[in-house]
Amino acid sequence: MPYDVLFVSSDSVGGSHFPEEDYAYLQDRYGLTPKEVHRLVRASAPVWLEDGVQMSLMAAENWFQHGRRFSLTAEEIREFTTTLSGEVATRFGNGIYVTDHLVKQGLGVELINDLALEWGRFLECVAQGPRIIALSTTFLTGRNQVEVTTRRMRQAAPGVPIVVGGPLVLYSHKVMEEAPHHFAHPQVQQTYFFGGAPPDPSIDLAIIDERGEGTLAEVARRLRAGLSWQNLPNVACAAGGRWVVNPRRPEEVAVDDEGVAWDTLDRKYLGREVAIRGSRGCPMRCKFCSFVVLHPDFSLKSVDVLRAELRRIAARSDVIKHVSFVDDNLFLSKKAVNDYCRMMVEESFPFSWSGFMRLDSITEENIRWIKESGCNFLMLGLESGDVELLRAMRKVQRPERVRRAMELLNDAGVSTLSTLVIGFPGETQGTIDRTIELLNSFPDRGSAFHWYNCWVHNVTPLTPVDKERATWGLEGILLDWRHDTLDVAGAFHQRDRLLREVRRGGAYSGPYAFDGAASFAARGEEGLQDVRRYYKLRHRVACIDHWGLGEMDGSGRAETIAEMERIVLGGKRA
Ligand code: B12
Ligand code: SF4
Repeated sequence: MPYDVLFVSSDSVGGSHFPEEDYAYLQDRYGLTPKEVHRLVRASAPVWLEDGVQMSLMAAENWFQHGRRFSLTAEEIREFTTTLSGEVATRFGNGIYVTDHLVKQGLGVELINDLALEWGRFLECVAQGPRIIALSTTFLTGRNQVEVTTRRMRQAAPGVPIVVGGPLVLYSHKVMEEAPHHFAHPQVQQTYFFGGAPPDPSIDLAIIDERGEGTLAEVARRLRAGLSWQNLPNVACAAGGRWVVNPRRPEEVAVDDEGVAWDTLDRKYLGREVAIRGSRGCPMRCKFCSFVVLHPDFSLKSVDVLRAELRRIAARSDVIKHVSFVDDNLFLSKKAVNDYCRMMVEESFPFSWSGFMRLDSITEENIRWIKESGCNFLMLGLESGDVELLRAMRKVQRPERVRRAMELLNDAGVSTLSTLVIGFPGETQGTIDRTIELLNSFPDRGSAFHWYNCWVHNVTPLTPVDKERATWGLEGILLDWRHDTLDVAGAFHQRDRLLREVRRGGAYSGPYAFDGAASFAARGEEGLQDVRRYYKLRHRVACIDHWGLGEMDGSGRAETIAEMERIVLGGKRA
């Protein structure tokens, strides 16, 4: 039966979510050459692959148990991929929020959370006759990645109009309006819409707005009524090989008014883990960050508005077991941590939660509320271990506070993922040494695990660093730059060094699943230490493969794999 909108939240292949470095999978899925794959993923990282499968703990268990062969297919293993919080798969907030809005307007919607994982269901939804397919760019970070996805969808649904919307479209429009000179650079042309190559024939319409759901609903209504839909405000149409951008009329929805009707939303849109938004924008102005360009104003849901939304989630405890707060800033201050966590303790909600938190908001006083409110995982913007560099970035946290907060979180059994930026102006070999030192000092005991991820600084157009170039002697853009202390190649080199030299404390999460350690945890501290050893050995194999090393830490590949086999099979037998 025909319906209005088929909404796609993410495509972990086109969008290179986590499995981005699985080259074989990409080639196979989209019929790309290795060169095209490399261009898509741009920078590779060490990862242990066997038969094209990333060796999560769960994949390794299956591989070792069957004499170093898989009894499961790559797809089956991928289906068990756990998320940051250890749940099975997040239902992304971008999809649920847009779907909720459309459903409230009486429109028929099918939601695909991740196209790569749900390609079969996507084809079924196409067969039922959507009037339009909408793709979110929240988790697609480049025009080239979006077009891989839209071409694929166009092939499967040739007659259905395809619309794109979300942060990348809005950002592209801002770059075109405020800094069109950047489009002279090929990387900018590949990353943003509206400049460079003509619109790809697989995209009919782009919605340019901080939200855009109202505009999408209007497009869907017009399609249903057989009316023209290209002349609305906030849209850009691809016509005659160029974009025609209509006047803007920003949609205005207060953050307190955007709560999802979790209690009545059809079960098919929900999952064990759902993402929820408690605020919009960020009051901080870290110099590398593009977030404030997207959302110049900061607004926070009040404790009671959030309480009401979480109660609606609690009413669906038959489905929802974990809530992921996707705000960079809901837990920004000590007061905010206290207020929101105490509210959750008062309510004693039937779900655990994860989110982003500022390290210096974590104290001896509030760690108890964090834990008791059900938090089991936090994402932390660590950025660097060097005080001067943090100052230059306008990031106010300090390494000694970070160490203290990590100890508190570790004692409370809360696992973490720290993210780092490599190559901000002022970065040198010495600043990287201090970052390595900090990561090596992370707690290495107990039931919590502390992962890290590091990215080479992407000089994003319109960010403070882009606007203050003279201060740093900065030239270039995105991943093609040099400044007074480093260039992009040097930054990749330093990142490689960091990946090799962090051997204690923090574990590199890279593209792996955040696989549960449940079967090992049953053996207590000894089992948990086995998991830590496994992570380090896996990283050693990945480094040996990635850099073509004969050995690392005094051991070769075969020896390391044999040691992992003993750990994994020994752990299972216990
Ligand atoms: C959570 C998050 C993550 C999590 C995701 C896991 C999870 N549990 O969900 C993690 C930590 C893994 C992550 C990683 C990365 N992220 Co991130 N992340 C976010 C974050 C904080 C929230 C996204 C979200 O769920 N928002 C909530 C939903 C409700 O809002 P929304 O996405 O803004 O969408 C609204 C509207 O735009 C609109 N909308 C969205 N799509 C569409 C489509 C149509 C057709 C229409 C009409 C409307 C519409 O509807 C929504 C409701 O109002 C955002 C920043 C932010 N606060 O938005 C960055 C953000 C999405 N991330 C970003 C980046 C760059 C990354 C990384 C690439 C970082 C890195 N260097 O590797 C990685 C890799 C991401 C990838 N390739 O998939 C950028 C993306 C920029 C872009 N797309 O151009 C953002 C916007 C941050 C920023 N710097 O500005 N991220
Ligand atoms: S890095 Fe995080 S805290 Fe800093 S400005 Fe960006 S969103 Fe805000």
